[in-house]
Amino acid sequence: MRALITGATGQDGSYLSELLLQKGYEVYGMFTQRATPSTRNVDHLPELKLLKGDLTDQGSIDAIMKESEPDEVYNLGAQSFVKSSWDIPEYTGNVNALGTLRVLDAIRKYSPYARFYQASTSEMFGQVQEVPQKETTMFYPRSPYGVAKLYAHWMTINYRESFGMHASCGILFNHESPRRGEHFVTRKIALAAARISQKKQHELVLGNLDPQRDIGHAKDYVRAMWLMLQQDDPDDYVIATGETHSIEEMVQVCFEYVNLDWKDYVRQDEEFMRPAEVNLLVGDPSKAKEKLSWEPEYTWKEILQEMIDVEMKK
Ligand code: NAP
Ligand code: F7E
Repeated sequence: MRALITGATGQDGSYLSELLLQKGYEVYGMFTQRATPSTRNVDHLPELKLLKGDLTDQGSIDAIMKESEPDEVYNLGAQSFVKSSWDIPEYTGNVNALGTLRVLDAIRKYSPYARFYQASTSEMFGQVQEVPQKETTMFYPRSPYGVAKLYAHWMTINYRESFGMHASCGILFNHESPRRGEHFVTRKIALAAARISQKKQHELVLGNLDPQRDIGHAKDYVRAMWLMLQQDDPDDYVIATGETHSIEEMVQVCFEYVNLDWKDYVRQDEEFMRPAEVNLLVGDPSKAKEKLSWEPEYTWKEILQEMIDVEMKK
């Protein structure tokens, strides 16, 4: 089996590459090859075949599709930082929305039997219309990121219905790991807790501490992606733990783990607040449990503790 992963160098792309290589797949990864290399998440995977391309460039996507001749395509590439999407809304739309359309179109032209996975997101629920959120919950995105992802989500469904493609969307809630980008809140907190406990940093400046997130481990979530493409029929699935915790709770757990009182070190600043916030996310993963036999293995505290342990060693 051959797989193509866009965003192969990111958090999820690296764990998915590992999973597929372990299963004996030949794995191709699209990467952007910027002037400053961003391949550190996959440098330990020499078997991963990295091909240069960009989701804003149809020609490069077509060339990669032809070269890799994939049985499965996982579209994980994205401008994935929600806060930046207000600063660069057009670019975010180009990569996350039109980028997905370009990949779907390349599949239609060159690999029509390839199965497709779209990295949809709980950010599409935004201002939530139902608690907990499930596959049938109405969408209400609250950022240019969420709006772009909603376009990609519906375009995937449209290509499935129009062209009979085996195209599935995973509506994934927040998932974290030691490979999470440093600007995301869990990694920022874990890094700060470790550094403050070693006296290498003196404070942690955050934005809004009230939002609640349903967080899982990226390793568990990439397994769900693969399971979706092994089903006879394509479909859409919520992937979540069903539990939610505020950012403040996460800060508290991380600082307690390094024997510190978070209130002595955390300050809030407007700089990290958003023009519109997503206040509460909590998913109902019943469908994935029933149809994919998928269960998360890590708890939220284990994830945060693993992230701190890794920072401590560094
Ligand atoms: P990530 O670590 O930010 O990885 C994103 C990847 O996309 C990177 O490898 C990045 O490569 C690549 N990329 C960015 N712009 C690109 C472009 N113009 N052309 C091609 N590739 C580009 O994100 P992640 O956490 O692994 O998430 C994977 C996917 O799931 C994303 O689509 C994200 O939006 C979605 N998602 C994530 C979560 C979550 O909680 N992690 C939840 C739901 C959905 P460079 O570094 O080279 O730019
Ligand atoms: O923010 C609050 C912030 O940036 C989480 C992406 O993977 O998951 C991720 O998006 C919450 C927000 O992730 C800071 O306001 C407070 O309420 O870690 P985050 P996100 O926006 O939830 C979804 C599912 C995706 O699809 C995305 O690609 O934390 N918060 N203070 C802060 N957030 C950050 N980043 N930094 C702060 O200082």
